[in-house]
Amino acid sequence: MSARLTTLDDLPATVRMPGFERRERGAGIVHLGVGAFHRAHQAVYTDDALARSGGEWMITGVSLRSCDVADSINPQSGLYTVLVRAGEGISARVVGSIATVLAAPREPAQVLDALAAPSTRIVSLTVTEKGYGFDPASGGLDRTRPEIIADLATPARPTSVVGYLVAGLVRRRARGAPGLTVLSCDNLPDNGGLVRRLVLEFVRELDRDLADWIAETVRFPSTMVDRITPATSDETLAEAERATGRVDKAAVETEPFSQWVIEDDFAAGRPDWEAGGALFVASVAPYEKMKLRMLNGAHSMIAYAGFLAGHVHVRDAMAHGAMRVLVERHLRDAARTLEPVPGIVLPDYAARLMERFANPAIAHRTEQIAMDGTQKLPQRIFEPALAAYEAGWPLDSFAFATAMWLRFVLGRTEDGRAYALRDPRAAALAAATDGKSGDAGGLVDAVFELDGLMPGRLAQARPFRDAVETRLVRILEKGVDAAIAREAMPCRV
Ligand code: CS2
Repeated sequence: MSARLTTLDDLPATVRMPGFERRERGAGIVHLGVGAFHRAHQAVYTDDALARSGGEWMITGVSLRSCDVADSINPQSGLYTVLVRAGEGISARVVGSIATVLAAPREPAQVLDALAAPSTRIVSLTVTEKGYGFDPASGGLDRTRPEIIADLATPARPTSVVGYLVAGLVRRRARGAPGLTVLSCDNLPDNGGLVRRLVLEFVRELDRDLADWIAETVRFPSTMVDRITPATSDETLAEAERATGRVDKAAVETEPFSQWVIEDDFAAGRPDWEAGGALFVASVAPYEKMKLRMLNGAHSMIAYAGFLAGHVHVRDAMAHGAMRVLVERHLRDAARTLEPVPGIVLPDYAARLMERFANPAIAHRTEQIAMDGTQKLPQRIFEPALAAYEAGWPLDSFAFATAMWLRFVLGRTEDGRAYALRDPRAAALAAATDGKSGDAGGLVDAVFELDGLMPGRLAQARPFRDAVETRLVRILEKGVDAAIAREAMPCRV
């Protein structure tokens, strides 16, 4: 058995190493949500920035729910391997930008100290869509969420993301520390504006002066992040050990492609993330919409149709002729709803996505992408569907994706296997669909009526509703495979 990865000594020459002296660099970033995506994306850009330009930008990671990442990465001094996998082979890189990881359930006071430290100049986040605790109907705080209710009652002992941000800012102000930048890196439209609104709404309930201080001294730029990163598996860890000769319990695997577009609006400086290829722009919105509607929208469609058709991974669905046709169609229909995106030719972007989805070396589970549909579909499917409806463009792809999701929500495969619906609104979905598993019209009506799921104008658009129902009838009566085949070749089947 190999030794654990704890230092950079004697690693094979084939493994790329941090290009800077870790001991010499102080911490400047606190990152909430140190999952695989953060380790494959922002931490890599920060590693590149530290190598090219130095600065005190080491990352203190924070896990808000579990102790797993802290327990796997801290014994490795924060070091971990990023495996980049493509058809041509695998390359390995050890990343050194994470100094340590705190587990909030175990050490909440240290997390608050890190947030309040004057040296902390950026607090970045990858906490998933549902992590923000917002109410999609209003865009404000979801006051029905238990963690938000609890944090408003006892703000000094937070558990939620917004609660932690606010408690950290309260301490900063009390000790006279300067403002900072809160950098959301989740797949949500206007993610910076959203987190700003949530923080201010929360704070206004506690202390109006503090709200003014935050509005003046804290910046909330929006970002678009992109790198397909499947959850780490035993296979990832075994592969990392093969590549580095070390046991690495915090390794991640990802694809070669990586993109980060950031609004250039920072309160107290930032790392030279351009060193890793980040693009700084005045407005992220066009990039964000493109990515959410094309990449993530197509991903969700592949996830529901693919999972139900028995494709375990995205790449398996991409190897299926009819599914490929449907992915291409989805990308075309989503692209039609976009304004021009500076520097990007949308058909080229779509072609690149086809290749990325088909990457034979990336085992991205359809079931992983399928989770949290109520949090993802509004920006991925329903907003572009509304734009298409209002412009008189085809609705088929959006209706197809929605119908497949409705079928998925029933929680049972065609051969009768039950699976858990992992979604924060699972209970509401179960209540809405109860007893309707054979009634396409009833299912559509019940789910379309759920609060805050769909823009009202879309839920009331008869052509969209009917297009979803027609497809759901076909799925329920003829089966998922037949529905996919029919959708891909409407004139021949
Ligand atoms: C995926 C994303 O799980 C999902 O919902 O669509 O995580 C996707 O892989 C990333 O956004 C790619 O950048």
